[in-house]
Amino acid sequence: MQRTFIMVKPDGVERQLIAPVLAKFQQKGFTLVGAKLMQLSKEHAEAHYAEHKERPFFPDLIEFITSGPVFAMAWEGDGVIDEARKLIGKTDPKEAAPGTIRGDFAIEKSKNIVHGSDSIESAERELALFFEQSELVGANKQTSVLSK
Ligand code: RTP
Ligand code: MG
Repeated sequence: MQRTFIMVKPDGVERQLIAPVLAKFQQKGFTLVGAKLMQLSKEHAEAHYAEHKERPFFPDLIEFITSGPVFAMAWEGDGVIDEARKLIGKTDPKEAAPGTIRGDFAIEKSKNIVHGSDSIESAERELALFFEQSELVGANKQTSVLSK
């Protein structure tokens, strides 16, 4: 089963959008397998966005992503990497379709609420960067006594 890394950015946390973002993924049918609120260090943020380190916007991106707590999540499901990117919408919220997270909740490219891994390789790399194995719960372990 595929897994991806999703993160509510500091603007989303500050604007109380953790719950709507969670709801979007749950309503689609994906399973939350890990989550935590964290304050990223500069080093952690630079490692996460390493692919952009030569881009002119990199310093501002690092300053923004470390400006307050983020909500890091691991989601599991069939095709979750690409489907999550669809639910999130285009990078620039002005181009993101209504109904997507960025289309509904954001205006600025630099404050676009949520991050999602863009490939199998980045999902694996980012999940390892944010979570210990012991912090992730397999979806098949989430059946409680209530449903037995
Ligand atoms: P993310 O990694 O945060 O999920 O966003 P993304 O894949 O949609 O976009 P990406 O190209 O990976 O860029 C990472 C973040 O950098 C900011 N950005 N600014 N000023 C610019 O031209 C520019 N380009 C990208 C955005 O906030 C984007 O989410
Ligand atoms: Mg990206």
